[in-house]
Amino acid sequence: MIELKEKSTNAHLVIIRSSKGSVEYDNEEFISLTLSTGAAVKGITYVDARKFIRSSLIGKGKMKEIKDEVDLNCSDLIVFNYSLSASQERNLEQYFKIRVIDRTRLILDIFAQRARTNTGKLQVELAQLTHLSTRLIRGWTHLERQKGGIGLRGPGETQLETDRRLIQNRIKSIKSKLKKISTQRQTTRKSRNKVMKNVALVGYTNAGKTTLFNTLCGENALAEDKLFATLDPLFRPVEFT
Ligand SMILES: Nc1nc2c(ncn2[C@@H]2O[C@H](COP(=O)(O)OP(=O)(O)OP(=O)(O)O)[C@@H](O)[C@H]2O)c(=O)[nH]1
Ligand SMILES: [Mg+2]
Repeated sequence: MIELKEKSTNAHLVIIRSSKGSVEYDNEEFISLTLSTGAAVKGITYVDARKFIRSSLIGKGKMKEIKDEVDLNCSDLIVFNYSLSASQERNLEQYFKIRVIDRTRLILDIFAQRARTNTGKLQVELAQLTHLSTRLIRGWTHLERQKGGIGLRGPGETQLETDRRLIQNRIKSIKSKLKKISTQRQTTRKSRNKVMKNVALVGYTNAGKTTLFNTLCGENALAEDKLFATLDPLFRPVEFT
């Protein structure tokens, strides 16, 4: 997986603007998502969504503009505030010669940093491997500098097959572990339901769920002004008098 935790990561952001001039996703949130990985934002390029190019999403002119800025700022990562197909990601990396990730990958990497429990870690790993398996295709060997991937460093055809098989095996093993955990949780929930009512706190990230949880239950779980601060589920009994 890409190690966004590295201190040296200098990110360049590409924000796709819809035809009406608004951004596709919340711009500020995207910047704080990137910053929350520990990366520094060195530059931002806005691209109008009027004419998407199938092979690279954005046009040649914009690519040149981004390349110049990336070189100037010595950025080593480009993050798109948009979903990129596997081939678009590959073509963009071939052009820019640095790592290119999309919004999904960014969020998955943040989840990987935040997951604390064994179950949480397994769920994140499953999501990452599923995402990676769509990217493990022939010709995906253009980045010499690719770090920490599962055998992504210049695999030949045989290596590629081995990687695919290893990933599929790992996915299978995680799924079976998660299934067991889910059965266990179901049993626990059933016995809990017999003695008390269940209440769930639902809300968007950073909405204040953990703060409310802490207040209601007298707990001290991590609540801070940060996106996806707590990922793992917490249960506590509360008595209302
Ligand atoms: N102004 C104000 N801030 C609040 C309130 N409740 C929580 N906050 C702040 O909002 C921020 C996020 O709170 P959390 O409780 O961590 O939010 P969360 O929904 O658990 O977020 P994630 O776990 O990151 O998804 C913290 O800085 C809180 O201090 C509130 O009622 N008013
Ligand atoms: Mg929380």
